[in-house]
Amino acid sequence: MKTVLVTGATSGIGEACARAFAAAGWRIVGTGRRADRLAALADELGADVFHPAVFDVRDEAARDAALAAFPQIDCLVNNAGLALGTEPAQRASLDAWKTMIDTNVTALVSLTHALLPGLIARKGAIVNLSSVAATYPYTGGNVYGGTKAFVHQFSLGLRSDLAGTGVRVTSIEPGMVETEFTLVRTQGNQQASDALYGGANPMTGEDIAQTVLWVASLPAHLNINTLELMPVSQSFAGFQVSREG
Ligand code: NDP
Ligand code: 8X3
Repeated sequence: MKTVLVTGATSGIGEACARAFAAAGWRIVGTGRRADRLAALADELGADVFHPAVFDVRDEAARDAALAAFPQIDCLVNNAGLALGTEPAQRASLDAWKTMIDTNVTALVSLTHALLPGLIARKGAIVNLSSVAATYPYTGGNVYGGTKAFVHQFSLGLRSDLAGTGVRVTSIEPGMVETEFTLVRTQGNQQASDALYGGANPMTGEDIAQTVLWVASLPAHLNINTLELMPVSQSFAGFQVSREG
């Protein structure tokens, strides 16, 4: 039985990944800070299938202690992450920027570094959650988009460095997925979340989870480098032009 480590399994895409991989016969180590949600998933999926690992991804010591019991990881899904705020850069919170960088970039890099020797030994796979925000700027996306652009380019760089090891690396780059993402971004503003997703028929965590599972289950000689997804309802707008007078 193969083992996948899914960070951020308490909600949204990560929680859906836990269910999708379980249905496909994988063992899952699911992480997050909300222990109650991980315990509920273990109850649902079975304690021999889903193994909770409770820690903040920014706390390397807590992470290493929690993951010591799971040395054999075949697939790392770097999913835990967040956006904070929708303000333009000139009004944004520096603390929020640092939290996004610490979580989406530094913690992802650190966990990847820690697991690389084992992943190489097992010819494993790394699936990183980037975003369309990595490629398409929008007002208020500033540092969030920057962190996801980092994830995109880091994934490609890993592919380059890992040549010949058999390790696969993929950057998954979704657009609008209805999860707790917007609630977190707006500090719990349910109205803002409902307004964004309402009537838009957004993607679901399950949509992305099936994609992650597909990528991780491909024949060993195939690598999806980057994969960008959007709901049909979402698309592109033109440039903005500010005019004098
Ligand atoms: P959710 O808010 O629903 O889930 C985020 C998950 O990340 C939770 O399980 C949360 O766990 C975990 N997490 C966040 N911060 C930390 C932390 N410091 N330590 C440990 N775990 C943490 O959002 P999504 O499922 O939508 O987001 C998952 C990933 O997908 C993110 O990287 C996001 O950027 C990316 N993404 C999302 C899109 C969307 O439209 N929803 C589109 C493109 C990419 P807990 O709070 O329990 O610690
Ligand atoms: C989340 C997608 O479009 O809200 O990464 O930035 S978006």
